[in-house]
Amino acid sequence: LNNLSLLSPHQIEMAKMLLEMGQSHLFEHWPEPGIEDDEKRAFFDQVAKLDASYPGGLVSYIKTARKLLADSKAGRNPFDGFTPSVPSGESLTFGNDNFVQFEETGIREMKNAAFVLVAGGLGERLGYNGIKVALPQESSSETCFLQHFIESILASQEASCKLVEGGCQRQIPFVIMTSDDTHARTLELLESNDYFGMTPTQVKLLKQEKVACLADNDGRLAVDPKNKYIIQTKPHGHGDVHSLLYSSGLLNIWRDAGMRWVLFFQDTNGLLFKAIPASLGVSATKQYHVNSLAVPRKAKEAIGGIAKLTHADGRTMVINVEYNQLDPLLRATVNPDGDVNCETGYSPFPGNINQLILELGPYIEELTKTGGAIEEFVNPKYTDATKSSFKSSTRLECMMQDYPKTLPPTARVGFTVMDIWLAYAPVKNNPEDAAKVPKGNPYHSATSGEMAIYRANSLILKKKNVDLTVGILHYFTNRQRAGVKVEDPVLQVFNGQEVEVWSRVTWKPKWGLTFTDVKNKVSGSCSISQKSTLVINGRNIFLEDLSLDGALVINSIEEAEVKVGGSVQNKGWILENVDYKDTSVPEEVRTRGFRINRVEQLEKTYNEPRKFCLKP
Ligand code: UGB
Repeated sequence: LNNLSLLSPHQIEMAKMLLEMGQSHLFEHWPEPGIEDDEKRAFFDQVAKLDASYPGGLVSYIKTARKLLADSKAGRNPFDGFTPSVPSGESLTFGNDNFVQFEETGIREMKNAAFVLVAGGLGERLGYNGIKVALPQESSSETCFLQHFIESILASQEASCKLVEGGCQRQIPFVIMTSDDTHARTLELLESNDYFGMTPTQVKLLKQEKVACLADNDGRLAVDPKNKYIIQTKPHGHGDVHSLLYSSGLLNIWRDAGMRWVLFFQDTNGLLFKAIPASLGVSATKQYHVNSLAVPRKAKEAIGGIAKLTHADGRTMVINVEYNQLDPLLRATVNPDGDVNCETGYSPFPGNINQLILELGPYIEELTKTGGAIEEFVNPKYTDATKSSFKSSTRLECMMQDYPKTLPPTARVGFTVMDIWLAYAPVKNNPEDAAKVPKGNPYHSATSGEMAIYRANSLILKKKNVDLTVGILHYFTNRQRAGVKVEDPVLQVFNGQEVEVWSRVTWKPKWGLTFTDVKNKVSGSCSISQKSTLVINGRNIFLEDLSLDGALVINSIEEAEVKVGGSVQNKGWILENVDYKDTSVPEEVRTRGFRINRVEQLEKTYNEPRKFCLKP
């Protein structure tokens, strides 16, 4: 109390609030005024920041914490009274007419969408020292995740605007949610790469703040063991994105500019943009307020399951049940065996890949009521079965996919299931943990993430599609589009993980954003051997009767048109094993377990605005 004289009126108010909320331990062992006064003021600066950055302030945080901690201690299930069942959603098969139609609709809508990347997580499971969006998504083109995301958004913007009569100048807004752990490095990555071609004003960074840690079941705030003037803090989870977007004022700006959709996505899924056009098409066609992207899920896989929950009182909702909660919920209700695969080899509950498409109007309406606050949870690690103390401090957390929990029953909440090979291959696990993943379950490592990109590109090229219009008009010269003969993969082991190694095919998003784009770029009889690498770095590059057995890199400027055919044969690029423990190798190389030895390639660059033909 002696120290009150040091404080501003606002700081005094904060001190009173803390005392009223049972936080007097924070001031224990504070020395007399005159000693460590600056530290005391800095303490109140932190309190003010924690108070301001949480909806309802610290009072509300502590009250919610007490309630959730009591529920957790009592073993109360957040899904009490709810019975899960398998919901029905839109299931898409890559390349069929339905899929192509949804892609077309999606591209048309793209100019009305804003993209939001949640990238505040440091990725403890991955154990990488840098920010995850700076990792190369594959090492043939060495494109990092952030570059790929931005180029995909720019390609979508252009494709969508082209469909407007007379064109349009719309710039798709791109928001990145960062945290203290990632903010500076994300900004630096953008600035040192000229925003990867995006207009800097098109990109907005919103930094999430951490929340106060809790020391015990009474919701007492945890003090940093090394400094009594600091309250310990930890990340609050990706659910913060909703309140940050709301308080930024961006949603209303977007609405006034005629936007209709907000697309949320995570930081390391290199396949995602192959699934976005079609799923946005689903949202637009079905008029979904909420559309979650999903893939078939292996039981016990560390991705949430999408379930329909029906309460004893009749309420229902379609929602993600997080991976650690699905098994106990099933055991307690419909299946004593818990989360197990059914006859398809997958869990009956589709896996949430945390890509959400929200319709902007209803989203704003909801956030106006909630301020963007998302239902939270707490996950304390107790020292023993009495649950009276914690092994280490805990905190409240929230998840962005819990947004639908507060929606009224009239809200149209749906989901879209895609092929896994097309839509989902995140980089989340370090090599050691990935190698322990049960056989048949995805590794979610840097190794599998890269291999999945080659596999998806190979499968897309392989997919046959007869262009009916061409077929009818030119009966004798009817050509199959795409349908490249890509040799079968071989199995190889990197960092203890057995993966399929397909031909290393990569392309820029502007070359092949949709299946229709790809099939329009490929014709005749093309073939690619398994040992081959094909890097397509340009827009107007057409593969016609190409036979590739080696490495081929084509670079071209926008205005050039290049026809690539004939037989390309060379020693190519070889994958050489690297051990993840070998610290002499850069981290981003050793975490994937191989390096590319660029032995021999044909590389061509076309930087004049005219037509070229490459036919070795
Ligand atoms: N993230 C933030 O931006 N801020 C944070 O405070 C925390 C994370 P993780 P998680 O698709 O595989 C999610 O850690 O949370 C960002 C879903 O909950 O990679 O374990 C972070 O940067 C789960 O249902 O994943 O699991 C990253 O971009 C399932 O869908 C993103 O949030 C699973 O992802 C996800 O963080 C999955």
